Amino acid sequence: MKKLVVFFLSLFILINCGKSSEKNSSETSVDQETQNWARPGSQGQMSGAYFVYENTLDVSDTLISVDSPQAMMTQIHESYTTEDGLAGMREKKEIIVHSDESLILKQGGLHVMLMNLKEDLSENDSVEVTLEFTEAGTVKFKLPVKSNK
Ligand SMILES: [Cu+2]
Repeated sequence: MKKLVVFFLSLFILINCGKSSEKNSSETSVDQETQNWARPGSQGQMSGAYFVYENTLDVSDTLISVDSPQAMMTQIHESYTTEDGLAGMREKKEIIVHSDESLILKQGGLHVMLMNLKEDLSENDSVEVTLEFTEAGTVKFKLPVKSNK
């Protein structure tokens, strides 16, 4: 039963993911990449959160988990395109961020996926995202909900 749920969830992700990939990533300006925001969504649906985290430590760090109180399940996803041009996304469990480098979460790239929202997310709301690193520990973000750009 659990496998079936995962299967349908994957299917749902694949369908929804296409939307975020409509824009050619090369068209994304640095400004947009570095903007902190989250996508609006209805209860039970999905949202994406986008922001930049800079590793200011002297050592490499590893992102090991992500959480949000506003979603039943939160994951880090990476977007990809198949040879046939189909867009999809998959969970990324661990991400290494080297010293003085930034983790960029943006549309069409790595992003935080909020699944099965507990509440509606509308413009002017904010989304809380908590990242857990092996070195930096817990890092919290508060992101404004903005309509699609
Ligand atoms: Cu995703």
